[in-house]
Amino acid sequence: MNDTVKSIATLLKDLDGILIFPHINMDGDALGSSAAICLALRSLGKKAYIMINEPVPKNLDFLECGCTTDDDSLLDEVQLSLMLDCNGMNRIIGREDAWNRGKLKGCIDHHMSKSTDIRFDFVRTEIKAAATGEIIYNLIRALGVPVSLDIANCIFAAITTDTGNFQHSNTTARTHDIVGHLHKIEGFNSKAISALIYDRKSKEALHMETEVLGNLNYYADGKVAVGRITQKLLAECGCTMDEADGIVPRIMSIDGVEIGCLLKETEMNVRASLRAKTYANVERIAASFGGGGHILAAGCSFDMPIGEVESLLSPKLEAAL
Ligand SMILES: [Mn+2]
Repeated sequence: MNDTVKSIATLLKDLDGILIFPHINMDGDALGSSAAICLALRSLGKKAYIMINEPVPKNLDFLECGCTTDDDSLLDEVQLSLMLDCNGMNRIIGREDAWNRGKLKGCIDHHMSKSTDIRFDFVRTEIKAAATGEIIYNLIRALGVPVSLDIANCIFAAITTDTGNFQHSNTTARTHDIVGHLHKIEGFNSKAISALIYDRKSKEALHMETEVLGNLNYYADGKVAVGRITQKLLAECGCTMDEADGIVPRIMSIDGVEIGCLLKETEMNVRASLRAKTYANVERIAASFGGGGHILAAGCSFDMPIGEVESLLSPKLEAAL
């Protein structure tokens, strides 16, 4: 089942009381897409909120747009719970009660991996969309809502972050067409948005990045590189995990590296971010550990010490070459 953008727009026009759910560890696409559709729905006079239960990452604070809340009682009636940029309950952990309030359940996503733990009333999955923000842009157009400057900023943030600033292979003609439309909106300034996202790193975060990059473990003659962020390193550098953004692209920028991996030791588990440069399939590896994502960018998590994760994962990464 894959519903059309048009049919979803038609449905949304008749609904009010909408809770939007971006995935945990929200990124520019999850939050940007959520805020864009939230603003569009509000401009149609509807009550809509983005449900979150974690702080908005500092470099994405401008995407918040007065839309986020951790209080699901703001709405008397929730006609729709809408999941964005993900498709399973394990991606909205801690927000299950709010999710269950929605009479209808919808999903708009561009990930290959599918969860089967939710019976959605509608689903739009576009695996070829570079970002969920692309689908949301088309949905907003289908709703007939004028794209405001705030919406344009959110869509641009969603697209630039999920395409690695237009460097990833998911970038298509449509990606540039949409951004071309954004450039026609009065006041739109892609440089300013890029600076907000990419150029507000703290000295502490830069220090942490240097530590991670200086201590990479290489496998398979340098074709695989694995970095680690431990709780100890975070404490030493005075950083939080959301400041680790940007380290994975640096690992991937190393000549000869085909597969990059960043292991993040959180208080609960160890999360692995996996990337492939050109040909390896890291989605398959992530899926074998219960995670998912895209062929060239995926993730999974582990309930074991970070050293054991590296021992378990590194042979699989080598085997994927
Ligand atoms: Mn995305």
